[in-house]
Amino acid sequence: HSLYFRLMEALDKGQIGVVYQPKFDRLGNVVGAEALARWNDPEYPCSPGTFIPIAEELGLIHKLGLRVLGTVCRDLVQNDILAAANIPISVNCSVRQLDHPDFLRNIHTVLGNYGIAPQRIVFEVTESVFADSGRRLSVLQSLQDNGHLLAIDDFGTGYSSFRYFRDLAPDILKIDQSFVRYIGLDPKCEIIVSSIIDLAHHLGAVVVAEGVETDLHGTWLRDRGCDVFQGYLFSRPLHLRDFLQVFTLGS
Ligand code: G
Ligand code: G
Ligand code: MN
Ligand code: NA
Repeated sequence: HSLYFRLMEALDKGQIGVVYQPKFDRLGNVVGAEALARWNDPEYPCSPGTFIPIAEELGLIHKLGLRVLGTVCRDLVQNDILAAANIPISVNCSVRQLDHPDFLRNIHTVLGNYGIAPQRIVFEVTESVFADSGRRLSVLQSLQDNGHLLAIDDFGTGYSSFRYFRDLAPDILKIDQSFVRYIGLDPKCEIIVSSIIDLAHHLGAVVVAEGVETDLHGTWLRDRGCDVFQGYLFSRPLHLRDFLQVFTLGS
């Protein structure tokens, strides 16, 4: 598979970079950011929507995930503004990564290499972790026990079963864009979003809305008590330099 070798090479050459999408609190302060992988290949532009599933299929997602984490840690260390700011950075984590026997140890090693405190890293995992096994749940619990924060990504679109909240207490629930998009358009979606906000708060979790694109989305979500906002209304994913600017100046 030629893509296998290309992706392998890109990983080895450090051509997988990250961009940061800022997250804002109710007052407009930057309270975090999501690191999103980018494949910097001028010849074959390839979006993560394409190469992440390929990396998962070809067994390269573990390596890619560690690369992204390493890049984030490096940025946190090398940059005075970020180093001083106490905001956590989120990385996405595919379910496959949880199944790797060295997952927790490798994370520990990467953070140790850069001297990054575990509280600085949020792991965003989709609900597909719930589709199966206690083992994945226990890996997620270990992440939290080790001091990391845990977010459930795309909440409400996958295999959510309320039962899992008996065993797992995520720090953050992220409302999927597919619900946020219909705020003001579809009363059913509004009820779903409201319910997720209330559920998160009753469970003691922070709730993040994704895909906040319009003033209406923002106002509606704020009125319903949403804690954190992420989306094009506030900022697109940015290169580190631009992210730092937003971070320093506010929204
Ligand atoms: O910008 P966006 O196109 O970045 O991302 C598309 C999809 O790819 C999203 O579902 C996002 O969660 C996923 N993604 C982006 N970066 C990473 C990454 O570093 N690791 C994993 N596992 N998924 C990622
Ligand atoms: O699956 P995950 O939630 O990790 O994916 C995040 C994806 O959403 C990234 O591809 C990111 O670029 C994209 N994204 C971020 N904000 C917005 C937005 O306001 N609107 C849309 N359509 N996509 C967004
Ligand atoms: Mn995400
Ligand atoms: Na999402």
